[in-house]
Amino acid sequence: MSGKTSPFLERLDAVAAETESLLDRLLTAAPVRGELARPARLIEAMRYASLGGGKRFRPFLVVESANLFGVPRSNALMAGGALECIHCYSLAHDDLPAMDNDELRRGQPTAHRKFDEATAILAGDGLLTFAFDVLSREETHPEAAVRVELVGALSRAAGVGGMAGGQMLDLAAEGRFGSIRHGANEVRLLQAMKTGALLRFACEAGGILGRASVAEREALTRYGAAVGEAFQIADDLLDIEGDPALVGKSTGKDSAAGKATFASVLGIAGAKKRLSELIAEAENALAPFGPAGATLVEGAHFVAERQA
Ligand code: GRG
Repeated sequence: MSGKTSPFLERLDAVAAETESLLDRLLTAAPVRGELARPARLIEAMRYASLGGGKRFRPFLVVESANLFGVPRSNALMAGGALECIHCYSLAHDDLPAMDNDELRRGQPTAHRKFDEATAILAGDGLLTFAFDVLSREETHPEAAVRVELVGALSRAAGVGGMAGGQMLDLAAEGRFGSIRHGANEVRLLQAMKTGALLRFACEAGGILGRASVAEREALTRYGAAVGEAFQIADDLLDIEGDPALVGKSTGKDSAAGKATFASVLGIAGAKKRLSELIAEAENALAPFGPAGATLVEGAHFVAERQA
């Protein structure tokens, strides 16, 4: 997927390919037990919004954090696939005219451009709920208590106190509901919810699946929080300095919308400095895992240095 090679990118690409085939297998045209039918246009739009693109970095974090505890890969991939469904729903909804009004996503027409607005909304709704269907299946984990914990944690990461809440704060930060001035702390909270919550969940999911100790879970949450903030700073910098052909969407939108971002409140140099601090923080958080944490450490560097 990335086109380049290194042991790290090979691992990332392997998770991407496995996530793709898992979602392809799950998002079938035929209904499953308990469903009456899967309307062709809706399942087609859900597949369009979730297959054939994306770095699959969130599933990668689930798989690699679960790996620290010897969790079977098939279980981690199911949890990662569920998380990716939430991520893809959020992108489809974020691209809608009422939100960011984007034409391109992953280098392709956005879901509402390819289909229509109503279908794109329903595809997002379908993917959001499908995520919890996937988590509830025995294929995700043999123990019901673990599955329930995953469902609870993902609900909170995606909902009012997580991503959806962060998106609300983001719309307010654009001045949609009245003029508002944001400093670094407000931007940090907004982003920790909008982008950070799902990335944190990705790392916590490995600990939940692996029945990790409290200390191990705290270490993963700390790592996830640092990676989440780094991810958003890198995204802000890509919006300013990125090549739209590589990024796969239009750039320059944040400043055009007058949006407060890490780059606008810290300045470009300040944002880059913060990025380096966050990589160090991510590495420190993983220290208790020793060499076993090396791939996740590389993941933090990947986030900071990404071009897409
Ligand atoms: C609509 C409830 C709702 C939430 C939307 C995540 C989000 C909230 C909006 C996306 C806006 C955005 C571009 C945020 C920057 C960080 C981000 C999520 C980038 C896209 O994620 P990548 O780079 O994308 O992992 P791929 O395509 O690789 O999956």
